[in-house]
Formats: sequence, C-alpha cells, structure tokens
Amino acid sequence: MRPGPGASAPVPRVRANQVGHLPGVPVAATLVTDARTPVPWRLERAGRTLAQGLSTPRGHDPSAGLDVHTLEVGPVTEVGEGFTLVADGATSDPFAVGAHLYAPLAADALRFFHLQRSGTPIGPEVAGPRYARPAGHVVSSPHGGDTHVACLPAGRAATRDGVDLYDGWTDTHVLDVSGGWYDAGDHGKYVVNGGIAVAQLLGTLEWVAATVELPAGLEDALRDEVRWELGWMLRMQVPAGSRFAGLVHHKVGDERWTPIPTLPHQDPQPRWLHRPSTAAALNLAAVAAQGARVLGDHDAAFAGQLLAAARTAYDAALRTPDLYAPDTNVLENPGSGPYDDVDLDDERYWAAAELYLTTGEGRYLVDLRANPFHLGGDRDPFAVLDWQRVAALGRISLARVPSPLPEAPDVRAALVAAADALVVIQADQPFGHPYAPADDRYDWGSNGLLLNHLTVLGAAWGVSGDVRHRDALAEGAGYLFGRNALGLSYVTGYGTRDVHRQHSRWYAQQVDPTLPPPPPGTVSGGPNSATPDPVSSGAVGGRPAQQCYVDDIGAWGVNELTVNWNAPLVQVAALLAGALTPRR
Ligand code: 9MR
Repeated sequence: MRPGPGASAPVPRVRANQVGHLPGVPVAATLVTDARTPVPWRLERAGRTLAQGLSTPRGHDPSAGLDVHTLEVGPVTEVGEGFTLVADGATSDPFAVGAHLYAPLAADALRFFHLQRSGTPIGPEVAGPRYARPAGHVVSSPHGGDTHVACLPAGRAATRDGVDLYDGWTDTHVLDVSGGWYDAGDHGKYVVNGGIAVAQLLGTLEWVAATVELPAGLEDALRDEVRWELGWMLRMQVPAGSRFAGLVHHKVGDERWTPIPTLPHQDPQPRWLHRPSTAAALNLAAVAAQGARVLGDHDAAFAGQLLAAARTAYDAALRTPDLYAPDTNVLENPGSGPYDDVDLDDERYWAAAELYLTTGEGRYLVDLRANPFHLGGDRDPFAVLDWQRVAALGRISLARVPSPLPEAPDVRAALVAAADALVVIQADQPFGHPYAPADDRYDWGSNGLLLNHLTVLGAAWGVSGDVRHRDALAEGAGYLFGRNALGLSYVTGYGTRDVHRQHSRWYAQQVDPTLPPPPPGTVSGGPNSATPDPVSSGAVGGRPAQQCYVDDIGAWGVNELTVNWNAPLVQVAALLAGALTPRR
C-alpha cells in the first residue's frame, strides 16, 4: 500500500479527518496545545482563508493523554481538495470537501469480505494481481480441506490440567463446512462473529438502504457476499440424528496457531469442528431469518432454506439453552479464537426479533416480549454492541423493519433516545467520537465498538430525520480517519497517514515484501488498553487509551483486521456516501 504523501512527516498538532467532509455538514478538529486560553484558527485552501475563529480550550483529555482545544469550524460549502486547518503554528493534514467522498470506501470495505473468502480462488479481477491467491482449505490443501471436517476427538486439543473444556464431547459426523469468510488474520471460521458481520451487511441492504440511496452496484455486491457467508453458516448446523441436532458448531479452526505468513492454501494444521453452542444456534436463527426476509424477493428457494434452518436452530436453542462456548484461550495454544459467551439473553432477543419480523408469528412475539432486553425489561440493548452483545441488532431491526408490532413506535423512540445519549457522550470527547468506556480504558476492537455506535446514530437518523444524528455520525467517523491522539487513519488506503500493517497471515507485506498489505478499506481493531500481545505491550503498554496502538503486524491485540469490524465500516461508509441524499 502506498503510504500517504505526508505519512513520514511528524504528526501535525491539528488533528483532523484526513479523508474529508461533506458539504454543509459541520467540520470540527482537535488541536494539541498547552495554551490555556483560546487561540485563533483559520480554514485555508490554496492560499485563501475561507473561515476563521477561536478555539475552545478543553483541558486534559485522559483518553488521549494530551492537552487539547477543539476547533468548531461549522459547515463548509466550497468543494474540492487541499483544505487545511491552521492554529497555534500548526497545520493539519490536507482534507477534501465533497458529497461523494465515501462512496469508494463503501465498495472497498465490502470488497474486503470477498478477499476473506475461504474455499475459492481469489482471481486478479477481484482486487488486482497482488491480491490474487489460490483457494484455501480445499481438497488439494495440505490437510484435505474444509469439505470434510470431523468433530474434535474428545480430549484432543481442548484439555488443560486434565479438564476437557468440552466435557467429553465429540461426535461421529463429518461435515462439508467449506466456504464462508476467514474471520480475521487467522484461518478460523466462527459462527458468532460471522453472524454479527452478516447481520450488518444484511442491515445495509435493509435499513441503511431505507435511510439513504446506496452507491451504485453496492446492493448486488452485498447480496452476493451475504449469500456466501449464509451458505457456510447453514453447513455448520448439526445434522438430524446427531446429538445436539439443530444447534450449530461454534467454529471450525486449526489445531494450533500457524506462523505469519501462512497463506490459506498453505495451512498445514489439522482442522476440527468444535462443540456446538447455543450462541451459534441463536446467531444462525437470527441471520437466517433476516436473510430469508432480505433475500426472499431475489431467491425464494434459498430464502425457504434459510427460514427452515432458522426455525430449527431456534427450537434447538430452546431445548438446549446453556451449551456455552468455553474460553479456549486458557489452552497453551488453542489454534483458534474462543468467542466465548455465557450470557445469551441478548442472542435470544435478537433471534426472536428477526424470526418475528420475518414470520409475524405469535410464538416469537411472546418470547420477544418476555425477554429482559425488550421495552420495560431491565437490560439496555444499547449498552454495548459487539459480537458478544447483540441485543441492539434485534432492537434496530424492530425499529427499522416495517411490522405490525403494536409497540413499534416506542421501540423507535428508544432507538432515538439511544442516539441522543451517544450525542451527549460525543460532546464530552474532544476528539469528537462517541465512545467513552469506564475509566478511559479502551476495549479490544475499540474502533469496531465506535463504528457500532455510529451505526446506532445512523439507524436513529433514519427514524428521526434529525440532522444532529447525521452530523454526529459524520463527526464521529472523523476519529477513524485521523482525528485522534495518534493522528492516524485507521482505514488502509484512506487518509494521509493510514495504517497498513494489520495482523494477517496473508496480507503480510511487513514480513514478506512479495505479499500485499491489507486491501484498501480495511479497518484496524485499534487502541486496546490491555495491550495483550508482546509487541504492543512492549511498545505502548500502560499508556493512555488512545495511545495503546502500534501499526505492526505482530500487534494482534491492537492491530488485527476482522469481518466484524469491517461490517459496520460498510454501514457507516454507505451512510456517509448517501448522507446528502436521504430517503426521507
Ligand atoms: O474481537 C475479539 C475480542 O472481543 C476478544 O476479547 C478477543 C479474545 O477472546 O478475541 C477477539 O477476537 C479474535 C478471535 O478470537 C480470533 N480471530 C481474531 C479476532 C480479533 O482479534
């Protein structure tokens, strides 16, 4: 990947969105300075001053570990490239103003998924010759491919200190679990993380498309991509006649971690189906029900298959409500990620919501209303949205998909209230991002968590029509494109100083110059206060949250790429691409 033109220059003290702004949507930036009183700022382009004003001192920002002011520039109407903000003797990286700046990102962020495909060759037509690679995990692969994968033998590779994490489980069936997407920088395929990602791509076809006009070509590409993953998820379902029939295998993955680089077709590790989980079943129930609804007009037969699988998975999850995926990270070398979860009320809410919206059946409505995440319950679906906490996905669908649900107006009001709460959080953040975890400790995948908050703002904007929600989304996205403590754009190929060494076994250019970097439109997980890997802990451990990041391929705890972080990037980019052509 080309480093941006200014990438090697020192990070300017004016931190701005390096990609740019939409005409008429307010512009803001952040100045790092010790000044105690307001300082003048100017918006410049080609030697002309287009606007000027005084900064707002914001004091010390503990999440950034910096003393900062904000620059509230307001809406800019002139369009073009080469805008800069000047303040306190510093000049920001240049940025553009234009209505269509984010349409290419929507396409790139979605193409990331195609490049993550397993079981199919990636031809040069997908993203150019650099990104072409042979099919991974097919019959010719070192370990025979994902077309016939057996259940993990009892006691093998899941035992620690004499304790089998799967309680002696194994089974005799062998499944074709080919296809789907590789999750991240590894070769594992995990149902719950594929689930949230495919839900957000389906949501792009559904509620994002009802909010703004989607860029040309995006809908067809989205349908193609969700079919690819949904087909794989169907193959992960436990067949009739086996123990736990109707539940879904939690993951298929390698027995041991492989080194970097290891291209998918070179993976020498044995692969196994891991024990089914109730969480995986509820994920399949939710996304297969949603997929049946969204794809029904285009492919009735596939939709029928999806809905049948969704019902079967839901019923199996009712029969076996507590088969939890364990934390396999307690093993010395687990070979795949855990995606462990012991709290499934949110998955149950999501699955009931999607099945109700698709079928209209009372039995799902009864379950929905009895769930603690529903209106009047004691749990907040918007508290966190990530692979482990998915109630917001159900809540957004209930708010945005037309249905006869009597309490739909209250559900919509609750979505708007959640967005309003994010606007309040954002106002308190000098870098303009609506993400403020307790004690200023950023979580694993903080960029993904921020992106998910931005999707809530986007979903609410479609209900409220209130430009405050649109503007909050646009401002919050600026953090990802460079308005942050490090002055980095966390999206490869976008912005002056973009990150491009994310942890991946095949986009491993940092260690092998013949390999490509991650493709344009790949978001990094971003700052993680825990710095769990040796590279990030050695380089930035213990620093303020926003500084707990390093663009190094070894820094898997702060700099990985994943399907569940790129999916909300697709939604956010699509919302920004269409922000000036709303549907209401
Ligand atoms: O994104 C996941 C994060 O929320 C967890 O805290 C972490 C540890 O369990 O795992 C992350 O997911 C990784 C997965 O286990 C394996 N593939 C790469 C994922 C991103 O780092």
